[in-house]
Amino acid sequence: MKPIIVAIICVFLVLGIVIMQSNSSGGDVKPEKVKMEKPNNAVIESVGISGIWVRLALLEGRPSAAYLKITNFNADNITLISVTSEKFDRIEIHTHLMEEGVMKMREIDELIVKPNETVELKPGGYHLMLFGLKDKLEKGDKFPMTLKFKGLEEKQIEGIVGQENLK
Ligand SMILES: [Cu+2]
Repeated sequence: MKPIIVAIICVFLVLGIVIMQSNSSGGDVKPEKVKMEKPNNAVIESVGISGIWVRLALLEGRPSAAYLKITNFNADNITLISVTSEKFDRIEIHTHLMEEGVMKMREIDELIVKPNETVELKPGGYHLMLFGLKDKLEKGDKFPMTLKFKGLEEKQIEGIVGQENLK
């Protein structure tokens, strides 16, 4: 048994020297930040969507609006870049801005949610604008919507038509 133990100790010693040498040769290299890469599925699971409701336009041909809360449970920013639904021709991400004392809606290319923060899309603030309703929707109706976040898998949500309608 003894020679085997000695052999094992020798192997560890050699390994130890090799490791020490590689460490000392790379001693001038600054340690890099190790970023944990999660599979896309894991990331999208940590995006929380709640409080979804859709305010239908009262007049035909006018856009409807959708509101929801997006919570980011990730360590990095998440960026909403597009929303689609088979029920509507086109969905835009909007914000409200003050321009010359007047509140105006503007389309934005992306909506960023910082880590551990919730962005609420609500009347008078960020919202989704739904153009070109393809068929009838009534209060309480549910329909699928797809949220696309930069670098993540698409997230399917269900739009629910709320009680209050747009004037
Ligand atoms: Cu709008």
